[in-house]
Amino acid sequence: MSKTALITGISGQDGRCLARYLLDIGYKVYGLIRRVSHPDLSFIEEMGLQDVILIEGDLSDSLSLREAIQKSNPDEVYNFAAMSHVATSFSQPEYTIDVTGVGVLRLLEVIREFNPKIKFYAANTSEFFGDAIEIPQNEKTEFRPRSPYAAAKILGHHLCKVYRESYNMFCVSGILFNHEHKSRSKTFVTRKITDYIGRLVNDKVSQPLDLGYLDAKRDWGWAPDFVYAAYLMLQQELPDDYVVATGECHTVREFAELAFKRAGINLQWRGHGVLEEGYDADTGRTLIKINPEFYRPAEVPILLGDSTKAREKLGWKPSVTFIELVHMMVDADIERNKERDCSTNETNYSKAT
Ligand code: NAP
Ligand code: G4F
Repeated sequence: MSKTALITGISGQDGRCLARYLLDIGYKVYGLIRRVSHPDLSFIEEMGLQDVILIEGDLSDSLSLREAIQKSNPDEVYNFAAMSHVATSFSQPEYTIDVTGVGVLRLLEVIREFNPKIKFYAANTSEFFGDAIEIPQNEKTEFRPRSPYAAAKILGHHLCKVYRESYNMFCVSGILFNHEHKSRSKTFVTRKITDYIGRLVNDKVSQPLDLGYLDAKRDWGWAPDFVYAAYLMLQQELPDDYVVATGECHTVREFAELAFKRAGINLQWRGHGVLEEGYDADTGRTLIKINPEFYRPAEVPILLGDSTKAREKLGWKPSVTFIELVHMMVDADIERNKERDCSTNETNYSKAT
């Protein structure tokens, strides 16, 4: 018998990647999509997701979630929907707590009422560890949240444990370190950089790229590997929480250097602090500038994961290296910009992206 899954956040990076995987292994897949004024469903075609059945709903609205659960009658719910941008959570803290935190409660309550046997995956985050003292971080590392986003996700994490222990529900919390894909939103630093390179190489950009803190270290993996770990967590006999990470971390600066190198550009640095610039060593052209608007009220300096438990219990391991990830993202953005006219879309995003 094929299983049925409901994926919230289907239009996001992870929702797309998991939907692709679950369709490939024979699941019936429903996707929760929120109402927007100008819907863009191009990701359905891009990822070959025509068999996904879309249901309109919102994490801030219990009635719509009840209807989504009733309509889909799933075996498994993967909750990827969230206000997932750390910087935005500082400018929209109430909204973030409501959607990213209380949204989990709404879903859990609807599931408990409708069918408590439904398995539930909560998409949690290495942001829990914040300004961690312990490096690398694992399931036992102290939570030291540094943003409203991290605080909201910690609420969802604790609710999973509460519903597991109070109602015997199968709720798992995946504590996932950063993971990226060619379909990553351009508001995250990796894709912001590769999108810029794609346009630069295709002569569609004239201004330098504005970035914030370059020395943050992140443990970046490949999204399809990470959503596979989420799937594995729901296939276990007992629910549990797992850290998922590559075990290797790099700075934003290193990501940028490698990404430009892939495009044949030798990126070097000059100046210090807010006056620092990244430039093309062959031409002298400034390619990256520091814009303090992209600094956060509190930064998370280093995230490096120890995923021993996931590797031993789930048999999970990453299949893509950091260099391969950077190359895939750069190549995809160079290709994309050959095809489309993106010339009006310069990467001078407003504050907080
Ligand atoms: P993403 O690309 O930002 O996708 C977020 C999804 O949530 C989008 O489909 C978005 O819909 C939807 N959404 C936002 N607000 C909603 C609401 N009120 N009701 C219903 N849907 C809503 O995020 P992602 O990178 O795929 O990450 C998936 C999940 O994993 C998120 O919960 C994120 O916090 C968590 N996570 C991600 C990473 C990572 O490195 N990617 C690491 C750890 C944890 P729209 O398209 O309409 O905006
Ligand atoms: O790409 P980022 O915005 O990702 P961040 O904050 O690590 O959050 C992502 O990963 C989390 C898991 O650890 C997820 F839970 C979360 O949902 C999201 O997917 O920023 C990465 C680093 C930060 O230190 C940031 O300050 O890059 C730094 N950065 C420097 N310049 C920038 C920029 N980040 C963004 N978004 N834009 C910049 O211009």
